[in-house]
Amino acid sequence: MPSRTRVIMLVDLDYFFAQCEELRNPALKDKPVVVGVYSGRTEDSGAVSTANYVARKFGVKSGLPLYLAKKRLEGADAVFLPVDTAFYEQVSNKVMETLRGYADAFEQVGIDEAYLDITQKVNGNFDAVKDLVQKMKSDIKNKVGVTFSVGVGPNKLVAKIAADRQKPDGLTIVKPEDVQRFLSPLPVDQLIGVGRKTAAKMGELGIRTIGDLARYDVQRLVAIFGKKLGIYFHNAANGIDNEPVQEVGEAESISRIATLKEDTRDLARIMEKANQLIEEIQRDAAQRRVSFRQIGVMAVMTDLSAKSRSRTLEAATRDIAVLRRTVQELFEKLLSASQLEIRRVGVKIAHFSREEEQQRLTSFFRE
Ligand code: TTP
Ligand code: MG
Repeated sequence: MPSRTRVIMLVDLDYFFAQCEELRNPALKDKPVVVGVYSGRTEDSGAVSTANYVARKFGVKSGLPLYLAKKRLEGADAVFLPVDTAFYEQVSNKVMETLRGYADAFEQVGIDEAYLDITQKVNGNFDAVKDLVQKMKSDIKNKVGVTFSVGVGPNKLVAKIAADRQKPDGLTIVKPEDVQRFLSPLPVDQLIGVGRKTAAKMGELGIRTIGDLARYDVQRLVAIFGKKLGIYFHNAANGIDNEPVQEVGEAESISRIATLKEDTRDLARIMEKANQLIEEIQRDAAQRRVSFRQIGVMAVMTDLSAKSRSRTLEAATRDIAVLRRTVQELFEKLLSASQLEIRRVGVKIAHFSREEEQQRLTSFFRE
């Protein structure tokens, strides 16, 4: 196949969980907003999932312990909220649906990122990208109400790095002839696959920037990191990446969440609500013709902290009895780990496989 210049885009939604919270409560917009996972051991134990840009000015970011975030935001009128994945997935689904319409090929990666191959849409012309992106941005602002940052390049690797350059609501376009100049000065850990340890090892070899890595002898890289990684590092540093943009096919999970009539620790009442959610989830899964291997539950407790438990099954199933039984066991576990009453309950299935494959693999599974 003759290699043709591709135009590839990465869309990364801005401060996503916190932006979703601003979307349903615009009064939050000017305040520091921190979305966190509360581990529940003590009131402030847990970590920051993400924070809006107002909070980031105070040094609050993903992964920071919540008690430190509270300390940094003391007196700043900050708002702390528990993660509400079901809501963020709704917002994400709307965005992804709209984005898909702008792409020749579309690949969602995670809840807030997607690659778009827009080669045909812009006729291979990088100069036409800016107008297209502006249209996309205002379309999604109108339809959903959120902003995102965009990186564009001749492949996924460059698009991904470019998307990180300007945030929020950013756009960075790297034309094929500018790839070397763009990558060269960046620290080597900007490449996917170069973590802290690898970066340290490269540092010992005198490799600090992507440009250093691009110029480093590929045979020596292979000798040090092995054939697969060595060649990957060499190509990546030179901006070479032929990975296609590929549709993933299925959403990664299906989940439902609901508020109980009153806060409770009574398993029967919790399961009454959970069973309603389970039926909706099962209907959804049946429509999509998927089996699932992972089952999870979550609960928002009286103090608004969120807790979750999940289990991976030996084999994929679509048996509602298995789902019910597992959900009940998970809620039992969750309750025994806390003294608090539950306010909202959530159920989730994930790790999907297509039914057709499933039937071939485990034809003994009963309908
Ligand atoms: P990111 O895209 O890495 O971060 P972001 O969207 O919050 O911010 P940015 O504007 O820099 O893109 O992650 C997407 C979501 O994933 C984020 O909103 C929350 C979640 N997340 C976590 O829960 N824990 C983490 O450590 C990270 C990095 C993200
Ligand atoms: Mg993001």
